Amino acid sequence: MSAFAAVDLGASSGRVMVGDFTRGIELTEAHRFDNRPVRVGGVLYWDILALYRGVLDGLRKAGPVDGIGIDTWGVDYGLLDADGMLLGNPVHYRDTRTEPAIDEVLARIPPERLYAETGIQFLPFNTVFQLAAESRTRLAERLLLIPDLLSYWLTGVAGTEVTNASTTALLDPRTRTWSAEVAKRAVVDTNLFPPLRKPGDPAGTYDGTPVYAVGSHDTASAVAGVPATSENFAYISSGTWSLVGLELPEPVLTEESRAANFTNELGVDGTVRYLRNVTGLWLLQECQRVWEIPDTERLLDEAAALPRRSVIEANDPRFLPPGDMPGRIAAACAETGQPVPRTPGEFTRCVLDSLAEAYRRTLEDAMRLSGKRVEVVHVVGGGARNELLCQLTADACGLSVIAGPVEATALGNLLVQARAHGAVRGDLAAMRDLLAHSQRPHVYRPQ
Ligand code: LFR
Repeated sequence: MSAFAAVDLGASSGRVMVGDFTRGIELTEAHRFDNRPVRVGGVLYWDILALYRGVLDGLRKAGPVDGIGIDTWGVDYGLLDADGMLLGNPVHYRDTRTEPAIDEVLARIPPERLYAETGIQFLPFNTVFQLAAESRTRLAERLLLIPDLLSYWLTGVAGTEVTNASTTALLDPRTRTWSAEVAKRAVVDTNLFPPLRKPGDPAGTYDGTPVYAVGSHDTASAVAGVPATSENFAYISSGTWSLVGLELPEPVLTEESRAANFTNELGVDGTVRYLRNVTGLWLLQECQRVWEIPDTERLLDEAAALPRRSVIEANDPRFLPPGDMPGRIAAACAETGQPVPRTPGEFTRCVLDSLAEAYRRTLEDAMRLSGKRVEVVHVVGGGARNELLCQLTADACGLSVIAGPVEATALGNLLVQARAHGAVRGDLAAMRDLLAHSQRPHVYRPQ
């Protein structure tokens, strides 16, 4: 037997997936649980202990495995005191507490320098801004990013996995270590972070089972899990966010790249994930929460029967925090003189057309800024199930879209563990080949 457990936590749910590598890759879901943030005293928190309980339940249900790897969303962290006690609950990246701190940081290090050193797109929740809004650091001995925190609780071993560390905007993507300049000027003590480790490095044991560092930033694992068969591909990791971009051997740190707000996050095997965050299906998820319509299929059917009418700027910062998303979308349409959607189907259509439009612009920018051409777009993650969105994306980009796997993140996580354990061999391309051969892709051609 050779089977591994991938713990994959997303913004709305967590799962523990088991990958059996005895014959190809067989994936089964051992456990799935909700991730429901909690607002206390005006601050939005992750319910980290509930998530950890979900991880423990999942690992119990997974049964005996040869390895465990953990990935989650980026940027967020827990602080520990000298006794290893958690100093309060980790704050959610959609909390607005960083707003006043951003200008403070950018006054100490201008955005041009911050980008030239880290290559990270401006997002108000980047760890460097969160830390400036944080008072608990004065009590802290240690800072652990979310996957590293869960891994520490499982194993007692502390480390900082490098792909996720890049989302802090404190790391230099050329050296793949902390930027001394940014740390100094932003006044961040990078000694709070335990030593850096790479995907595939050992990360301790849980109940006798090896725990491996993987691409612990979920997007790093998702990109590793893209079943590309050539180098010339773009990807859209489509879930709550849409992470849209290219894989490159080196970062692009030009001023033009900064102006276009592209990020150079680190990937598995020394790669760079050159991408932009596009506000993704979050737009629809928040509408559904407000409408109390959990049935996505119904909305997509209604939207498919409608023509394209209004397109909003998906990345408008007004859409970032939780709240009245239909109201915000309606206002954005009215302000730009476009028809205001009335029914949930019309809102859904507007969201999907707007996403496809944002993908097209992002891919055009990525190709222009990096000089890399692509022949195909891989859509992975939950959004790969969304047939209308995949077709609209192919149409907008004028490229074929290959959709799936839905569980690319878990697969990318599992492959890195399996290789570290010796159950699979080869470079990223070889691992992707394995993926391409173990699934039937769904292809959408531009119309
Ligand atoms: C996706 C993701 C994005 C990151 C955002 C916040 O789940 O990890 O890559 O920008 O969440 O961490």
